Amino acid sequence: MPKALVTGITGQDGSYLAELLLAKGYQVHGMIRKASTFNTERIEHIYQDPHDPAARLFLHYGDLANAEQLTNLIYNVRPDEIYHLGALSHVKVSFDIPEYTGDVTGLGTTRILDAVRRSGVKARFYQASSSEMFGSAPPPQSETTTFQPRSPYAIAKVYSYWMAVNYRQAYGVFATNGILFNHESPRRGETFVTRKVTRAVARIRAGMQKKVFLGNLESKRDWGYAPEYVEAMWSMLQRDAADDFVLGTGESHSVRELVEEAFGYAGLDWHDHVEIDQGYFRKFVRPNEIFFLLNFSDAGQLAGDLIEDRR
Ligand code: NAP
Ligand code: F7E
Repeated sequence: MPKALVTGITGQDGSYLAELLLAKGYQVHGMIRKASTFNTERIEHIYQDPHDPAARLFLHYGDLANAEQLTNLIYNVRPDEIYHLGALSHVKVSFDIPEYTGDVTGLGTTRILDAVRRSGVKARFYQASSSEMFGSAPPPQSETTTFQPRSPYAIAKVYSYWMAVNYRQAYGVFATNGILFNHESPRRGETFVTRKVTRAVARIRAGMQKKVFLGNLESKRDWGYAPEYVEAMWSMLQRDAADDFVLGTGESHSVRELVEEAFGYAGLDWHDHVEIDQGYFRKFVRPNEIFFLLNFSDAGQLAGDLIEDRR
């Protein structure tokens, strides 16, 4: 039975990936953080009592900021595949806590890679890289685009990306980067824009709130569907050799379009309910800097004009 270790198993992608791996017959080990409230809501439906002899899902406490536990996990579990999805993943929040972001989203990757190297465990390693690493590089962005990261989050991800490449080249670790554009689902964290908007629409429609405060409506993103993207993660680790891959839809939409569509679906006029709060705008180096994310893929279509984004 193949064994997988998943960091970030309680997150959006981790929960879908765990489902997929269990369905494929894997034994799945997930690292979770100790919290004073339950943080396992997304994986409750697949939770298995470890006393059950047939159990194939096992959860272990740990933290990406702590090398000792990561090393113990890798030694003890001896996974065939490691999906490293754990991170402080919120771009705006990374500006508020840049040092923590570097520690967890950046150094956390090195802690795992070095534990793999030192243990001699022949685990294949997936690094959750991000289209945010392209930053201000003009769209469309692809495998050949130079990274121009524009947030502490993106910078930590660029560091992790190169660490994965370095451990592949220097030590022969099967380390693959999946550079994924935004992907969403009903399990998306509620402070990311898609769930923030759809949750607000539902609550407004139900009479539970009147307004939602948003940031930059002109920002454009290439949004895909998370359950499909975790299948791609698995596929990347099944290849003959490790490599780096970009994954997106090749289609881009603005936050304004998302808002119009979501409110329109519920029969609401968004102008009555959306207000702009500058606090939700990202920090920016220069005003009017171009910012637009769109993956260039054969199947996709190229987008039109660039937009100005006060990011
Ligand atoms: P998410 O929902 O925010 O999940 C992040 C996971 O990381 C959670 O399980 C979280 O645990 C865990 N985590 C955070 N800090 C940790 C720490 N110090 N130690 C251990 N675990 C920690 O993120 P996602 O959307 O599933 O994304 C998965 C990965 O892909 C992330 O690395 C993200 O940066 C990257 N990525 C995401 C997208 C996207 O559009 N979703 C695109 C490109 C790349 P708690 O539940 O306890 O908070
Ligand atoms: O923002 C704009 C915001 O926070 C999308 C992470 O998974 O994908 C995600 O990062 C856009 C941005 O995601 C609000 O300025 C407007 O342009 O949903 P988001 P993100 O920053 O693109 C990448 C690929 C990752 O790797 C990350 O881990 O929406 N926006 N108004 C807003 N965004 C938020 N959050 N809240 C607003 O009120």
